[in-house]
Amino acid sequence: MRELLRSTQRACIITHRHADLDAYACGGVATRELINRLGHDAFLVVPEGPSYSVKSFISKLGINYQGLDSCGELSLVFLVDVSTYAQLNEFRNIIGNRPVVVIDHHEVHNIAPTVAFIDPDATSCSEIIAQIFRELGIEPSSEVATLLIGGILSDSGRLSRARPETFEVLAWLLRLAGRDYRDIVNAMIEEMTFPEKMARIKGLLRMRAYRFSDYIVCLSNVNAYESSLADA
Ligand SMILES: [Mn+2]
Repeated sequence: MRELLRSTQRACIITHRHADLDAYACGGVATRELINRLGHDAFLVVPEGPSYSVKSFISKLGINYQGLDSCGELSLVFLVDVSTYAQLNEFRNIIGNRPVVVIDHHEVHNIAPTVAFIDPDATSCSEIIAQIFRELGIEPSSEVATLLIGGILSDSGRLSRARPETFEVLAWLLRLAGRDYRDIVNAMIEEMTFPEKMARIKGLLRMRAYRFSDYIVCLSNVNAYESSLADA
């Protein structure tokens, strides 16, 4: 990767569209910081902007959004948490035949990367990039460490899919973040919108429950948010 960066004027990091917390943390901010710390320029592009979960997480922790809509002239492409070109839409054309670095915890299909950091056993892309920082002996900033913790928590199902390495890297990040762990966890709770709350309440009031031997079957109807009602 260092070799590639040496011959690069402008690197562009692309996440999947509507980046979730893992994609934004890993690609977004951490990969860019890593490239900067290695002494090169990099731009971050989040196709169609970040997801609601990213906006809500960063605003609660007072972190500024850093994504762009396009990267203009570029000579090297980083794809993070993308897994297939299909998730990139129009960015497929931008990549052309430029060298591509892939950082991902998904098995990557239909991309032939020049350099790849892929670990399907990692919980998240954030865990992979945190390991790379650690192996290079580079400490991420407090902001990046905080985002990476969020990325790991959200893609690991709040650590239900964690492996020993996840906890090791998490402890390291938590010290660098210098924040209370509870504040980070609380920032991940997404406020339900008012229409969604109303839909859930209406759906619950209209509910009928039936028992069929060992099963309880609940029936209701709503005009929207049916999956939210099913979760409730
Ligand atoms: Mn991910």
